[in-house]
Amino acid sequence: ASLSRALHAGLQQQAFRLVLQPQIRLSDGEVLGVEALLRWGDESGVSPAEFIPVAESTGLILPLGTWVIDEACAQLAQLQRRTGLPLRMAINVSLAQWRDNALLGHLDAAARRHGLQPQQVEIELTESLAMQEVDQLLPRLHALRERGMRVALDDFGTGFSSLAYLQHMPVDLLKIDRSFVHEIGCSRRGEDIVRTIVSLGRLIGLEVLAEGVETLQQEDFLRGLGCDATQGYLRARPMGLDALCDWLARRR
Ligand code: G
Ligand code: G
Ligand code: MN
Ligand code: NA
Repeated sequence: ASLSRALHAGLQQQAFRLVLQPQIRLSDGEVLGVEALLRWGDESGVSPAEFIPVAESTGLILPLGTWVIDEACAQLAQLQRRTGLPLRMAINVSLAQWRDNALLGHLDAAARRHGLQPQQVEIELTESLAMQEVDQLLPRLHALRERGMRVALDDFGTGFSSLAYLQHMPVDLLKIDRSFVHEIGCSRRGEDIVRTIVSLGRLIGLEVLAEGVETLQQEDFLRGLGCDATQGYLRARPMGLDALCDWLARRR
């Protein structure tokens, strides 16, 4: 209860901020986009793994999620003005937001307000949510993609997707959960799961990104499989907008 009160106060006091983590194409090292990750307070603050479930159970995730959408689009527009790069922004969206009839309107409004192309906006939903709620979510996913926005299935491999569903899900990208990526070089079984997800994605024409890539060995293995992109500490940690602009400038 006190965490929930503190979250309410935090939203009023603008105590939230976003950090951005680059997503990098494996074939040539090009930066494709960034994922927006919510932070509360400074580095020592409460982790989103703790406060997001509280925000979800108290309903605060709706105003907080709307703030995230607008702020992420504002930062992408700034990034584009400062670097000239037409990057993508991946935004995490919770179940309560997906169920909210206002979600698409918030996305449209934010993209328009900040002058972004719909193709630059990618919405992440976790695989387990997608599978639990597939019938309710499908019309919304279709509506997003009709606008040209992209959809990513997050934490892929942890949610028991049925292949039959996946083939008809309007999604663009599978994000392999980092628990499997960590097994590369450690367990044959983990490597087999990663290999299977990459093949599956290629087979049904989806892009595949590996999360949590921390070592060159993992990166080489993924490149060998034909995985499209990575996100992880090996190449870049999540960072604020200024640090990201510096990081991009140093790479050119
Ligand atoms: O960045 P970090 O690993 O600490 O994030 C922990 C969890 O919080 C991840 O599962 C991530 O998807 C989730 N998360 C981060 N930012 C957001 C956000 O803006 N909205 C939602 N719903 N989840 C987020
Ligand atoms: O669940 P989701 O995929 O949205 O969240 C991504 C989370 O993974 C973020 O909280 C981010 O901080 C974290 N993350 C990103 N790269 C790495 C990495 O290389 N290793 C680990 N352990 N975590 C990472
Ligand atoms: Mn994510
Ligand atoms: Na994930």
